[in-house]
Parts: sequence; structure tokens; C-alpha cells
Amino acid sequence: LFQFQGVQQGTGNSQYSGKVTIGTSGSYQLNDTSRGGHKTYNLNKGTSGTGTLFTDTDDVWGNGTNSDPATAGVDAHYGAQLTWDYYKNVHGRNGIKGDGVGAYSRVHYGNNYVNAFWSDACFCMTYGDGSGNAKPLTSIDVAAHEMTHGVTSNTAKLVYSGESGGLNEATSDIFAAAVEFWANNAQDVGDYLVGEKIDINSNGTPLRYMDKPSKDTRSKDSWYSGLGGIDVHYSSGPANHWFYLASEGSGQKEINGVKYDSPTSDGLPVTAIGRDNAAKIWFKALSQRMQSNTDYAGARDATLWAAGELFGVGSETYNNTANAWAAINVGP
Ligand code: ASN
Ligand code: ZN
Repeated sequence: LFQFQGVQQGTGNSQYSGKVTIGTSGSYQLNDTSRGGHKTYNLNKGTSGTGTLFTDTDDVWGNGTNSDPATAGVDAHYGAQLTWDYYKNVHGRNGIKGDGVGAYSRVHYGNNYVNAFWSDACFCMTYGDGSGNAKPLTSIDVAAHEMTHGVTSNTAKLVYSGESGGLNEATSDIFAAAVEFWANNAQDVGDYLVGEKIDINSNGTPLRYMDKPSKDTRSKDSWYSGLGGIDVHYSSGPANHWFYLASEGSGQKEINGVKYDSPTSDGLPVTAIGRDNAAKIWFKALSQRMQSNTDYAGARDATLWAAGELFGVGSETYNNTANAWAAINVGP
């Protein structure tokens, strides 16, 4: 009588997030027509082009392990889907450019490739299979991190070096954490760790810690005059720390089974404004105030402007936003 024209959903057996529902089309392709036509491709160890679009006969994808090449496709497709939904539902942004057009993902890039990346040139995300081709870098937080590089490129356009580079990296880590919490996935629970699922250090430790970035031995907890001279994945530390402090407050806390202990540079405690408020403030600052050369002082100004717009200048949320910056040695 009537053909249901709504969202076509397949079943995915992911490596990191359990059994998930994913947007597919036709009979059947990893092409999420309900999210801008985001497609996921198999590079099959190649390093250029798009390889082949993932297809399947029964719309049940992957087997939950890396023995099935479709499994990494499921994780990447799911991560892109969650990130799309997060930006749309939480921030009212329709896709990376805000125009409803999807990007695409490529998995199984190269051999033993231990990285993932966003490219403005292809408007796409790419994922290696990790050490021993055993841990594809396709967890929710990594997917959200890479997709957020696309959002940054199409909003503040933060230059990827110096302090603006650290803020660019931090923006990807901030929304990686926000998407992971928002996803509410029982297998890949929300946390303030980056890359805890992909065993990038081969010893079970995460890549980065937002409550105390220096736990990775390289990232900085607070701003200092030489911050702009270090790698952007370490100069992101203070802004990641700001996000943790603003979201959760200083000191000890346990969330979803993970223990945090966040210090402050001035020793003064920070009272939380809540994760959702911190994310709202950062997104508004990123999309309406920050520019290509924004530094840490400028990021403070941008977030205080956003906090004033959202909650009122001098409101408790505004003041605690400022206190979180003071706690990373930016501003009074
Ligand atoms: N995975 C890295 C990142 O997104 C790749 C890079 O260094 N740009 O930050
Ligand atoms: Zn990055």
C-alpha cells in the first residue's frame, strides 16, 4: 500500500560499541542517506582513492572482530552517524559545513597504520588498522575527533600550529568526549580519556587525559609562554583541562567507573558548570567568535562572550567559566 520512506537501518556488529543500528541504503550499502549521504569505504590496505564502498546482502554488517573487514566499517560509520546526530541535535548544526551534506569515511588504510585523520581536500576521514592491524582507530571518540576537525575547518578555521593549533586539537578532543557521553553506548561509555579503546600504547593506557593532561607525560596542564612552540597534540592540554574543569569541577570524581583528579594551577577550586553547558559555550565560541589566529587569551575572551550570551554576564555559570580559565593560568 505505502512504502515506508523513512530511515533505512541496518544492524552492525562493531568492534568497540557492541551491536549498533546504522544508516544504510539500497540493498545494501554503507550509505547513510538520512545523514547527508555519508558513505563508508574499504581501502583494503591501499593509501589513495576510495577503494570500494562497503556492500552487504542481508543488511547485517561485521562480526564484532577485525577478522571481518566490514567490522571496522561499522565502527567508522557508527561514529560518523553519532557525531552527525550530536551536532544536529545538540548544537543545531546540519553536517560539517552546516549544509546537510555528508562527508565520507575510509577504513583499512595502509598496513599497521597507527593513526586516523581528517582531510579538507577529500572532505573525508581515514582510519588505519593500528599495530598488527588488530586495533582499527575507529572508536567513537576518534571518529568524533576527526570529524570535528572538519567542523573547525568550516567555522573558526584555527591554524594548525602555535596556540591556535592547540585549540584546534582541543576542540576535537572536547567534542570527542561530548559525543562519547552523548552516545550513551554501554560498550564505549563516556569519559574524559581520548583513545582508551584503541590501545595505542599497547599497554591499555589512553592516548590523552583531559582531567590532568600531563598524565601522558607530554601534554601541558596549564598555559605558559612557550606553549605555542610545542606539538599541537600537547598544546591542546590546557584547553582540554579547561573543558574538564568547567564540566566537572576540580578535585576527585568518578564517572562511569573512571576516576579523575583534576588539579588547578592556582590551587583554587573550580565549581562545575556541567558538561552540556561547557560544550554549548565552546561550540558557540568556536562557531561565532574564534578566528584562524585565536590564541589561549582569545579563546578565554570567546568563551566568556558565549557564556554571557547564553547565561548572562556575571551569572554563576559565567563566573565559573572564568574560574576554569584562571585554573589553567589564563586570565585573572
Ligand atoms: N590523528 C591526528 C589528529 O587528528 C592526525 C594529525 O596529526 N593531524 O590530530
Ligand atoms: Zn586531531
